[in-house]
Order: sequence, then structure tokens, then C-alpha cells
Amino acid sequence: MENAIAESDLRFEIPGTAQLVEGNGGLPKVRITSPEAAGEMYLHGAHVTSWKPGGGEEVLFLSSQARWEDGDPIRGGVPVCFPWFGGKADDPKAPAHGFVRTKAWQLESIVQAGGAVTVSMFTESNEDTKRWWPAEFRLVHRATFGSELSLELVVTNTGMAPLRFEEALHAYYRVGNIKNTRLRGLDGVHYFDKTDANRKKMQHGEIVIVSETDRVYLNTRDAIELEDPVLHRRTRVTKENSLTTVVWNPWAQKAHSLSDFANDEWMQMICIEASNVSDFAVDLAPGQEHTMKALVRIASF
Ligand code: TA6
Repeated sequence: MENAIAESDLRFEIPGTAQLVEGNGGLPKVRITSPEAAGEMYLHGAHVTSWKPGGGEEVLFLSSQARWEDGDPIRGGVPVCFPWFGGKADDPKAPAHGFVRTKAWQLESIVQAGGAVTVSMFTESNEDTKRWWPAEFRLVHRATFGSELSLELVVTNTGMAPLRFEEALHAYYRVGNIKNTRLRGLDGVHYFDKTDANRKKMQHGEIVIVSETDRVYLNTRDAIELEDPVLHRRTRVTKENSLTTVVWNPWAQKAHSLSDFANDEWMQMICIEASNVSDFAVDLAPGQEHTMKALVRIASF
């Protein structure tokens, strides 16, 4: 069965620290229990679904209604969007956010360094991917679970032709109550408002979520800080090689329309997505490699 734990992957396990176990829906996952953090990453979509620094509170939001099936994305955690973001411009039938979040990846390595553990998974172009996208590529998602969460997305053009792609680490953060959160770091940045015909607007001051919010902030490398007075924590996301930041909360009505999302869960999450989308898609020459990185830190107050 494609989604069973591969015997050959057991060699990557680190006794007492990194186990390959059967997760929801029977999908295999790597479970991390290290001195610095606990965490989980599914081979399905190379999807990080849990990070608890210092064995403390969960930082990522995961829907109670998430689907755990080959061919479906997992609602919550960190879906990997590639090689396009949202709908595919020239093919309305193509899966939203690309095709790598809905399929099984392969385990490349599990490495412990001090109290942190790095799990690397990869996927490559094949006959299936070429049905949607002709390029030859290799994609690695490297997640380091420690007192910080580090996520690296490495794209290699393994073909003879140049390629262009969009990418996003579509992270869902758990919040106490979305109405009380504040988001800083995007003041003065232009964005496309997907709730208003993609009109181009400018952010003034901090972001307060008061309705459905779906924005692509443009040409920004800045760190983003999420302040949550209910959970008494600040979540700081710094980025490398990422020129767009997507901010999303479906609010009530959109939440109702999502079959893998409970009706009231919109109050408990916000997506902050290190990305390269829209006008900031990445061009890669044959043989070239591109690494986008997001680093997440938590501070209590
Ligand atoms: O990242 C924001 C967004 O592009 C929204 O437009 C919304 O559709 C969200 O992603 C979730 O997309 P999904 O395909 O996972 O339902």
C-alpha cells in the first residue's frame, strides 16, 4: 500500500527521538520527541502537523475535520504549495496550490544536532507531475524541530529547460481568539486583496482581523510578528529568499463552505505564509537550486 511505512525507511529512525509511526488515516509520519521539542511530519505532502517547543503548547493549528487521504490536502499544519499558488492560471481543472501537498513524498534523512532534529523529505517530477506541469524538478522540504522551527524548501531544476514556479509554506498558526490578535511587520507594504477582486492596496499599521482576510503582501522580506494576548505568546516568523507574505483567515462564512474545517475553527487560526507568488514567482535555470526558508520563534508574555 503506497501509504504504508516503508521497511527501508526504518533505518532513519533515532531511538527515543525520531520514530516512524502510523498516523491519522494510516498515513506514515515521523514523530519527534527531542530535548528541545516535540513534533510531527507526514510523508503525505511532507506536511508538518505539530510543533511544541520545549514540550510546551502546540503552536500549529490543525482542523478537527482535516482529511487524511491520498489525493487530499491536510487542513492545518504547514501545507507545501508548489509549483503554483491558488488556481493554475491556464488550467481551471488543476488542483489548487499545486500537486505536491496531496501526494506521498519520500524520506531522505533524519539528523539530530544537539537537542534539535532535522527531517528531510523529497519528491521529484515523474509522468504524473508532467500531466500538470512539464518541468523536471527535485523538491526537498527540510524541517528542523527544536526551540525554533526551521522550514526550508529547496527546488532544483533537474531538466534542460528554464522553469518558473510559485511556492508557499502555507503555515496555520493556532491563536486563542483571532479577534484579539495583532499582526506586525507589514506596515507600508502593498498587497493584493483577494476578497476585493485582487485590488492593490497598502497596509497601514498593524493587521487586525475583523472579516475574511486573504492578502498577498508584495516585495517584502520583513519578519512578521503575531501577538496573541489570549495565549500570552508572540510568534515571530523570519524569512529568507521569500519576497511575498500571504495572510489568510476565512472568517465565519467561508469557514462554513469548507468541508474539512469545523464551523467555529476560524476563530482559532491564522495563516502566515512565507512565499514567492504572483509577480514574485521564481525563475530557475537548468541545474540551478533555490532555497526559501521560514524560521519560527515563540516568546511568552
Ligand atoms: O493562502 C490563502 C489561500 O490561497 C486562500 O485563498 C484560501 O483558499 C486558502 O489558501 C486555502 O486554500 P485550500 O485550497 O487549502 O482550501
